[in-house]
Amino acid sequence: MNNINPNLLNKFLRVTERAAYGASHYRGKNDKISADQAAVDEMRSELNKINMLGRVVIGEGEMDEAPMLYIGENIGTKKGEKLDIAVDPLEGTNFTAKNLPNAISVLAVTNKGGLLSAPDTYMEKIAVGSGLPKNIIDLDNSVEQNIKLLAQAKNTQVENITACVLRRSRHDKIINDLTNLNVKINFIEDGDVLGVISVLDSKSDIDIYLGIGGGPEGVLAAAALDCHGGQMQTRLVLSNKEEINRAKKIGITDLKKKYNINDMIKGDVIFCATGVTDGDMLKGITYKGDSFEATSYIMHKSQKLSKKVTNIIKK
Ligand code: VTB
Repeated sequence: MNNINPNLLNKFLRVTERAAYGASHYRGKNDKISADQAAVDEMRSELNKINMLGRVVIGEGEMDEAPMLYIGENIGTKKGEKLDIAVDPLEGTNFTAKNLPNAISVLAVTNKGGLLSAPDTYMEKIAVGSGLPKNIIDLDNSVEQNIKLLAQAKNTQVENITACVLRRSRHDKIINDLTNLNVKINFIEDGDVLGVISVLDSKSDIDIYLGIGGGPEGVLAAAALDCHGGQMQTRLVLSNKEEINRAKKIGITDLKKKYNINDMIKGDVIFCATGVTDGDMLKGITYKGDSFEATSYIMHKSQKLSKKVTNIIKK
């Protein structure tokens, strides 16, 4: 597969910047539907300006639900490269509505066929940062095994490890195991795309992410880790017939498959995420007269590019 044209990176960045700006008007307004709609409208209109034969692989829902940016929707000017796109115009509708930290607008782009089309179900996730021995973590290991292997590889003691976990009762067992090991837990209330990415951030002390969150969010986070050399393993959680059917409908045959990053992302990939509300890693949108300021992660695997950027953009 070819590399994605590097000139497209800034165009995709503009997409998440504008979507984040759209959503920012609804911070703290207790209206998650309008916040999401504003992000979707901005995102779709920016995507449609890009010269590409784009196709939404992970989006706002299925076509029969008739949302915008539905799975399978063709986007872009229809002139240019064939690209597959995963979008979450507003990752954190609820916490934008309540003006809580870590809401972002996020997307990932690969060549056609490069993205796992994850169903909208839960997914088990485990992730660590870069520079570690290959396959060091495994969803089938106990929490204790994974933490001990990680501590060993980092040449440190288990009690010096910090784990990031989404605060949910479904994680009680994981939380209990980590506590018994004396591992420090950094809880997040929502937003596990940034939760997983926190293993990469040099400013955060997070060593490992563990837990169950959304499937689409898992693939988006995998794109970022792929650009930066992190490791991640995931497995779908299909808890009833309807979810099994949904997975089968999008072509998943092995329902218990453990996905490594290269099963979720193939070939080159671009990742952009822009802060909507102020968060631990990304600042939210700030208004500056007739402009706004946006802080984002931009990553392009083939260009070995991964950085944080702040731009001032005309409203
Ligand atoms: C997950 C997580 C997301 O919502 O989908 C979560 O991946 C929903 O979990 O990042 P619950 O059903 O337990 O609330 C987010 O946190 C935000 O979209």
